[in-house]
Amino acid sequence: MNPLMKLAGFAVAAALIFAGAAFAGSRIDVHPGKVAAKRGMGTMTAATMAPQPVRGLAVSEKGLTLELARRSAPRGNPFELAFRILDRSGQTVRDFDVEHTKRMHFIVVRRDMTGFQHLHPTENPDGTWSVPVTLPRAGSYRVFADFSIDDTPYTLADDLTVDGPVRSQALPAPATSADVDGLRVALAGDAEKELGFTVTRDGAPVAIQNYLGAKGHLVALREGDLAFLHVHPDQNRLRFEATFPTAGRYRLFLQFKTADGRLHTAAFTREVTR
Ligand SMILES: [Cu+2]
Repeated sequence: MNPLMKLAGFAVAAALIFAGAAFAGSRIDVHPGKVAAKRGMGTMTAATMAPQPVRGLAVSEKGLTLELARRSAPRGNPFELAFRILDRSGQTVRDFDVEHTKRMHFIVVRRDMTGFQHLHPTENPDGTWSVPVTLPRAGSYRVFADFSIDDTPYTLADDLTVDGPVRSQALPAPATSADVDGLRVALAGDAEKELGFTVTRDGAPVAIQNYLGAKGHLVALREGDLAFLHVHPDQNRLRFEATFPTAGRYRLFLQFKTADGRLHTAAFTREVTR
């Protein structure tokens, strides 16, 4: 074999090995949370409890970019917020997985973690998403586009500014219960990774119905950088697996639906120590 052919042969072999590794990687890279969610919390193994990197710190990650059509918004008046998800070549991404019954979840919260909104944008034929938003108060807001593609979860985030005088609120002290809409929501148990909640009205248990394919939806944000945590719902109970990446304070936004069809949002501050 002449040296050139030998080199070419080596290149082909290397390419095959690389392709094999990539293929094996894609096979092995099952999103642990999905497995955990499908199995239910009771049967989680050490493997599925592996620490997850935080998300929601960047506008661009793993080759995808969140492009907001606007980064400032009027105060108090409804406006349409449009955005796209772009791939490495700047093309609009359209192939989203259905996750928690929706292809796109959109979270808006002010930087002081007040004014939380969980929205479900509409997908337009050109691949842009749009959602009506009203922001009653001035300030800097964090917006998160939370979605999944080929079983890989993404949370991309950007800032949206509402001009005007701002009165920031301090993060409320850690608490194990919150009152919302006449309901008392209590954080049950003290296991760090498992967050269970009970809902009562005047001391009596309240029936809840499914919301987004589970008993509830939980968003957890870290104080300071508003890192967005992986949280996986239990299908049968108002209980979640949350992997807190560091010590610190986190704000939990629990959403659930009562039998009357009303959606409620209870917020808790949770202190995580190491
Ligand atoms: Cu959602």
